[in-house]
Amino acid sequence: MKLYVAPGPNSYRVRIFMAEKGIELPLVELDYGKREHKSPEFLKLNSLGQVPVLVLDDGTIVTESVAICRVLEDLHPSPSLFGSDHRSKGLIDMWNRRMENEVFATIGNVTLHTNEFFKERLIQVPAFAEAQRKMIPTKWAWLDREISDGRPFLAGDHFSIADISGMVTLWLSEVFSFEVPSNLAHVQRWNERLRRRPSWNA
Ligand SMILES: N[C@@H](CCC(=O)N[C@@H](CS)C(=O)NCC(=O)O)C(=O)O
Repeated sequence: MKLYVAPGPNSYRVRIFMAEKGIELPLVELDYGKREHKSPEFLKLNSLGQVPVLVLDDGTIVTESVAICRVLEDLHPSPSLFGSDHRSKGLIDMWNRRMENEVFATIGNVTLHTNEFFKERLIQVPAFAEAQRKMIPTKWAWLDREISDGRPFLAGDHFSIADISGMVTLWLSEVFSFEVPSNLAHVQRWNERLRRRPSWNA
């Protein structure tokens, strides 16, 4: 197997997932500066020109960071990061999607719709970016209310892929200076808990 990566939250999501499970894979690190992610060879692996991409030993290509994590979960079931029964699987998938759709996407849209790097990827609408920027504190406040029951992790007592999506959201938030409001005590405690994990630096 071989994993194509580059700096950014979706490659980081897979790398944190691997660190949590102690998985090591040969990595191919692409250089955005040289536009290696848009080269004809790479577009044969992922027509969208995006990372991460996992190439299995039989040549099967899996793109999409969460799909890659699912492959790795199947090959390395312990510790389980996608849940082990109907209840935990449901809650983890629910929280992973909520984190992605509600928080990550809101922050990501600001970048997608303003940053030069993404101008070929979509039609940028700066007014939409501005509207999404204004929504960010609202999204963190929503999360704060949701986890105010004192649970340590998004889907309950156990760390999961949902928290890994949270880690890359927190990273994105910091890199683009959309800090989590300091008065949100529950999100702040969860944030600190995640940053203490050795995988944070993966
Ligand atoms: N939904 C995809 C998103 C992949 C993605 O957007 N990757 C970014 C890096 S984090 C990328 O390759 N950007 C280059 C581009 O969009 O041209 C996933 O989860 O893997």
